[in-house]
Amino acid sequence: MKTQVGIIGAGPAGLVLAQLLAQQGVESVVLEDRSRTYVEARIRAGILEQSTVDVLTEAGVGDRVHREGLRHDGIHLQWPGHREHLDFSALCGRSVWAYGQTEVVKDLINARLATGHPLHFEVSDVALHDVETNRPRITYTDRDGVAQTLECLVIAGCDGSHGPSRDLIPSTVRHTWERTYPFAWLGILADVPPSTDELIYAWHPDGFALHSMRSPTVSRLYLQVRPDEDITSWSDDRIWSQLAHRLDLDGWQLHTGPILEKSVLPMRSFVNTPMRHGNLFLAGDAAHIVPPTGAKGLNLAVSDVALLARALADLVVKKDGARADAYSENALRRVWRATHFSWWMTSMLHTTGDDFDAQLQLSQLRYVATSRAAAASLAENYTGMPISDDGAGWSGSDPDHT
Ligand code: FAS
Ligand code: PHB
Repeated sequence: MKTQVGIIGAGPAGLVLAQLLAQQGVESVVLEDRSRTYVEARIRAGILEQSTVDVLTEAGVGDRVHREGLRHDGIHLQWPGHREHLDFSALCGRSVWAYGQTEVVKDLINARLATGHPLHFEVSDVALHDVETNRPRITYTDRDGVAQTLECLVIAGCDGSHGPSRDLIPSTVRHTWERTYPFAWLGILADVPPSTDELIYAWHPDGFALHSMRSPTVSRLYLQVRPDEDITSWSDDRIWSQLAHRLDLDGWQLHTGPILEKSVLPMRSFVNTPMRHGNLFLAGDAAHIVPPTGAKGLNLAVSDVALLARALADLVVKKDGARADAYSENALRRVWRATHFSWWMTSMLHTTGDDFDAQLQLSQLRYVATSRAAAASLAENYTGMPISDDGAGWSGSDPDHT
């Protein structure tokens, strides 16, 4: 088989890339090793930045998020006895949408299948070859057990944090940064209406808690736990009791209900550079991981491929490689901004057991809650840096290239 762009992975990165490329007349084949059912049921992110909603809309898959997504114009920051609302609209004029990654992926898969363009689930033995040449190849076994070879002009490695693509970047040019945090999140999906209009990020001496949501009838909540936490030691009652304890506020009550799913999510920061090697381009979790505190993971994957789609369309259609040459540097500007913000939110909100840390965290929270400048900085990072070719950010000017 031949195509212009071979895409490994049918997560948000791979599926949005395929959709954007098709709109520009670029052929692609998407290869996914899991089943459609598995990929659509994987519970992950829940907050879409304004830019992500804009990209999904431009890609023709934004109808349901506009219809069913919950637009949020702020968040609540909390510490014992105090809950402060940050009004993003007033602070930076941008919003976010509560809309589960599962729904984003369903919308994208439906859109891809409607085009009739290739999307192969349950492949195996995926291997990349000759990525430094003009004829890179992907070999794999299809769901019927037949060995296949896909000849490409370029390969997009959208295969997440455990996929094979990243390893094709030689150690001689590859640089990785990693930080593992001394805590994890225990996350639940509950069949109960949210007890809040917008998300509550709560610092508490016994550990961080987050009240998020998926719809007017389904809540998503998280508790800070030890990184090696045994989830079997957490009964539903114990989970609800700790959530009520850490989110407690006079005059407010946490509604409880049946827990539909519970899991422990490790916390780490990871950045892999470069995001291009020869005719292999990395996007999304294949290139970077952020702790979920800043709600950046899914949004970064989408912003990567918004840049990559333009670059690959120029490369394979116009034979113009300028954007492709600049892709890694431009994407990494936004990656490092989101990596810093995710680290900053994580460091501000998660207890370490050290009282000096606790005093610094409480001071930071009080500063953000009372200073417009500090609140505006959180607001513009949380709602996301505008996506631009040169990664220039909010001001439109890039200090490195003035
Ligand atoms: P993905 O991992 O989504 O997709 C990669 C795809 O490649 C997968 O479908 C995988 O099956 C496939 N693949 C892997 N190896 C392959 C191979 N060899 N051959 C073919 N296919 C292969 N972010 C948030 O903002 N908030 C959250 O609450 C949050 N929770 C998360 C919980 C968990 C358990 C995890 C792992 C991540 C979470 N994230 C969260 C981050 C998450 O949303 C990612 O940022 C997002 O899925 C990134 O999208 P992709 O880059 O497409 O990677
Ligand atoms: C979620 O709803 O899953 C969610 C929301 C905000 C975060 C992390 C996760 O920062």
